Amino acid sequence: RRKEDGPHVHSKGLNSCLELEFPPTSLGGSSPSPPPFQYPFQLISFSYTPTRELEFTDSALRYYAIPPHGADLSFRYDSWIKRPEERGRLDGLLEACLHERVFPETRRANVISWRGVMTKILTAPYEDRDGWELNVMNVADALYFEEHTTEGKLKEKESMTPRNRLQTYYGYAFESFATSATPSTSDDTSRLPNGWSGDVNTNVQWCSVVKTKLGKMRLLVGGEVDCVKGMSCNKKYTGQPNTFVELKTSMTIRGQTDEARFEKKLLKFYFQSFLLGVPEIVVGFRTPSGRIADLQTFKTIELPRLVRGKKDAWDPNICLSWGDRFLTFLKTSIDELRDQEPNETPIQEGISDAGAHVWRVSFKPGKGVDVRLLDDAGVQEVQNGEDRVGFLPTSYFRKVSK
Ligand code: 0WD
Ligand code: CA
Repeated sequence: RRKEDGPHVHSKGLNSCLELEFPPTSLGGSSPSPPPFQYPFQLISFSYTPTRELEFTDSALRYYAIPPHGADLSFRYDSWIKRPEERGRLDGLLEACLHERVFPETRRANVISWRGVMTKILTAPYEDRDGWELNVMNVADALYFEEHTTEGKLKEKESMTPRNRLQTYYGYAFESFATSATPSTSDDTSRLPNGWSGDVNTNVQWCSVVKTKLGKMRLLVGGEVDCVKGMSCNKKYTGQPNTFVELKTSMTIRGQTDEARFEKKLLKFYFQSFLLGVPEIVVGFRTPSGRIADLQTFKTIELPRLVRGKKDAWDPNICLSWGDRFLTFLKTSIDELRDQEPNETPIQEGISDAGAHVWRVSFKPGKGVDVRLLDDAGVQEVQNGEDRVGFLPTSYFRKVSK
């Protein structure tokens, strides 16, 4: 095997299982030339209301506001309205895909998913701890990805330790301290004197749906955007990602171990923001007891240079090349396998389309991914007794597959 060639494909054709191996992440100085990536263009935005209704408005859009030094991130912890954990369904995004302003692009797309899923795919070459599984469908020339969440995993998420739960809350509290419902900070009456802009309700989210291109693949990606720049910095929300701001909290850095850990985290920050075209990331460094001690703004495009040459450095080009190969590999192998065994797998009543097949991608840290076709029982588990073709709502499937 020629290692330097990147991923390798092993076809175990008969049982429809394919494997893709990672490229080496230590390159001895040379960086692969990455596939072109097009700056994301926003097609539409939408909001989830406090009662988790999706609407095509900007009601959940927030503006960046400087959070006060020393802000207590456990403030109003007991008033947190916590959205229950849910399976990684694409439903909200698919609603946007059917919107008249998006639908023509939906028909041209080759990949449709949440930004969080795409981040997992792209950062996989450097992930050494957590594996993941995706459900994949290939409908009318587009790959759909949803995170595969088992009942067990859902329960695990729901039963967070109190400590974990508090730390998760710190992130949301930071969002409240660092945003405002109004664009100007000078006459802002919507925040408390301590900078608090309202109690945390994790039902509320503002999402942007963008189109972009990685190599030859047209991507349609949706993701949550924390806020946009306010008028006080003479930049106005343009309906495009160029004023988006991502907010993060992290423990203050007190030594080399902390620093290395933070630099590793920057890979995820980088791709998460990069994929939606978010140009700025504001990190609130907090004390162990949850007070904002320091603020630092990072320009997304400058992050790779910041870690270059460091001990645990990452190279975004490795991730982009990997992503391109992963998507191309999936597309071509699913197309091929489907054509080899047309309509042999169970198909729902009234739906006779190979697009109804569901594939399972399993990622094992340090190893790579494998892909297999789900059998009847697997598809049933994915459907979860709901009115779906695979994991797509039946009505959605019908609208895009005709
Ligand atoms: O696989 C995913 N990314 C999933 C996303 C699985 C299931 C649902 N979703 C939802 C998200 O909750 C959101 O409504 O899809 C929408 C867009 O997600 P995304 O932007 O792709 O999600 P991601 O990039 O993973 O996370 C963005 C933010 C997080 O910010 P930080 O700074 O922590 O990365 O979404 C929030 C969180 O603030 N978030 C959640 N909030 C409540 N419950 C959750 C959750 N389970 N997951 C992410
Ligand atoms: Ca955030």
